[in-house]
Amino acid sequence: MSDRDTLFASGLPNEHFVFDEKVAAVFPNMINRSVPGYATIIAMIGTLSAEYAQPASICYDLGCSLGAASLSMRHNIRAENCAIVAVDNSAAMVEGCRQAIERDSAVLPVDVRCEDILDTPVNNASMVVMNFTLQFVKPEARDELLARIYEGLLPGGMLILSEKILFEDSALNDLFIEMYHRFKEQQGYSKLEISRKRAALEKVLIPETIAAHESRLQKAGFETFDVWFQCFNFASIVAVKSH
Ligand code: GEK
Repeated sequence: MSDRDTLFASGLPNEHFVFDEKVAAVFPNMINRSVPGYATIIAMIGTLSAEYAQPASICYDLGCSLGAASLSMRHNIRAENCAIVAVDNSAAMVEGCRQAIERDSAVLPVDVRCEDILDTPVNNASMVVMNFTLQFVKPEARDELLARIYEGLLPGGMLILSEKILFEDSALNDLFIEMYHRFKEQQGYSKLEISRKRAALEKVLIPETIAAHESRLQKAGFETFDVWFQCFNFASIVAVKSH
């Protein structure tokens, strides 16, 4: 396990949240204490990859951070001659991801790339995972990215899209945010840490409603999609390209 996340406990926080070496050093602790259901989602990405990875295809992990989703796929893919492409534009995350892959015992090849996912070609893909990444991509680039992913998926290929979400009903939105903050307090974050982190993420993490995500998926070409996991304002959607 990584160091405990106390980045917002004291001192002056970054004006805007950045995925630097300080964040990378505490990231597993941070994300497990900040995303309800994260461990379940990571485990189920592995379960889905056992079923959906196709022989001689590529499984993409876009916005891989330290490679948790890649490792989960790597230990569960049964199809032959697959490879994983793991991409992140934070040098500190990519370095940590490379080390985690080196320490890992599985043999499936993982190509870890430091680049913007907006520049990553997606080809011959049977799985594409964006586990809490699209929310950090500028909104005007999201439609094209999803359309490219759809084009690069093989028939029967799967996209897993996990996001922090908004609700149209403002009372429900407020309730889930409040419950989420209670969850973070239960995880040992103070009210001050929670509000500082929220402020730092404000212009960096731009959530959308499930309806907005589903309409984008439809526009990209997907006919089959639904939410498979949700806890408060965090959800994960699967979308499958038709045969
Ligand atoms: C996990 N998926 O553990 N190009 C490449 N990487 C990006 C971009 C971009 N345009 N924008 C953001 N990132 C991981 C967790 S974290 C989620 C993903 C979170 C990267 C960013 O550097 C960071 O590592 C990751 O996306 C988001 O399953 O921290 O809430």
